[in-house]
Amino acid sequence: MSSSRRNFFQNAAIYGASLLGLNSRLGAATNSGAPQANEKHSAHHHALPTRKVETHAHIPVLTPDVPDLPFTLDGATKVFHLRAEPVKRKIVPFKTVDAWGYNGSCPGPTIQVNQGDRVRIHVENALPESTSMHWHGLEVPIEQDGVPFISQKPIAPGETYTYEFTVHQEGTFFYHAHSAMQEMIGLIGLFIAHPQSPYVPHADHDFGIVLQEWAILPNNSVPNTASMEFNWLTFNGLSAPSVTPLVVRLGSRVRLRFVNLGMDHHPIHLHGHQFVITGTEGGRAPESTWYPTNTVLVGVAQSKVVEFEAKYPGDWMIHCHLPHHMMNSMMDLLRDRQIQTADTTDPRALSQMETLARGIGVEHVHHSPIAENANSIPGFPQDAFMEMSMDNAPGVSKPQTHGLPVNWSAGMMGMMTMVRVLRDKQYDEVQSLIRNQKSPQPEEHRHGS
Ligand SMILES: [Cu+2]
Repeated sequence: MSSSRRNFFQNAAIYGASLLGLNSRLGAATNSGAPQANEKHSAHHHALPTRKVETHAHIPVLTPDVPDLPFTLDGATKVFHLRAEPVKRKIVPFKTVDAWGYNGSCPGPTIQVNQGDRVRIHVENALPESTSMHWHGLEVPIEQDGVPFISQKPIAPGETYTYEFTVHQEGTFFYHAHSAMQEMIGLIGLFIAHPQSPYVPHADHDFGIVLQEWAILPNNSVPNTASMEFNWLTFNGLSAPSVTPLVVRLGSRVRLRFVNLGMDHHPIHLHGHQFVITGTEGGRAPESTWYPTNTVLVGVAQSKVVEFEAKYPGDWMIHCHLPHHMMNSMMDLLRDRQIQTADTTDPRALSQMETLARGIGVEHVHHSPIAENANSIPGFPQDAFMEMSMDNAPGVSKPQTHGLPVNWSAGMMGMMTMVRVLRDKQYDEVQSLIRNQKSPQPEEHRHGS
């Protein structure tokens, strides 16, 4: 009783503060894993001397769990710096990956420019081998195309190469190392070109999501980039339940941009709503091509943009629908230990799983009830032992998960998150929690630091 009353007063205070502070549009633009980076980004936006497009023409794309890449201005040229380097990424509470990325992030930070911008991008190579950068889908002069030995010399370790071009397109592009194994170990990032004439209709929320897949053995952290089979699937470098939910206001229009750089195609499915496909890696699609659907196949090397009206309140799943892409690798829970019995309904096995799981922040194993005679049924178990709640584990609990039902994380795995369509009061509550959070980024650090 007293605790719920305290919560009420807390929430009321937060709600009041949010009314004083920021309007709903700005609130819509702060649902990011990296608000600091976004503040930097918009600060630069406001500093632009030649701001010909008015501020409300577009809202910035938010890439949950990935920062934006800040820039400086040299005259009218936007100057970016990308450093290719090894990155440790805790993709779920019990699995850390030795990936390669940019500026401490995998995928790399999101670049956002306006159509017509001149950009200069310094690419510093802090990898142990040569690399280069390809601007995927962008029409750039051949010497900016980033193919080693064809359009440029490879960038040697320790060297910096400078790319410069004018972005005359609009749409959802990406940058990546032009080497197959380097792509598979994480060297990719989003490149958004906002249109000169705003898209119609206007979107209230705009999210970017990079799809990646990884083959990593238990007790290992280095992805096998030659593998054809993948046991870890990520949205923006995290697997569910660590992926930050997409928080949107009931009644708003939502744009989601997906890019895929891996070995598989991903049918991304949204619950409870129909969307239209409004763009590809080639830019905006004409409205005459839009049709209602709720699953979009994001092929390798493609980007797909979808939009929908968030009409129905609730926490709606959005996920790759390939069944094996909706799983996390349970083998990692075992680490160097073995469960002593093959009988998974054996109480000893259960208690051993519980002990192992508790060590990494899993609160309960095995949530859903099972039948008395479960073990006599051929095929059992299927999902019974995958349901692990880690609601409060580091990297899982965050403002965007505020108000979700207890054990929500038990069913969240792999390439999956939620679109949380929230009514005004709850939406504003979550937004003010996001603004007030102290440590917005999931635990992550560079090698050697
Ligand atoms: Cu998939």
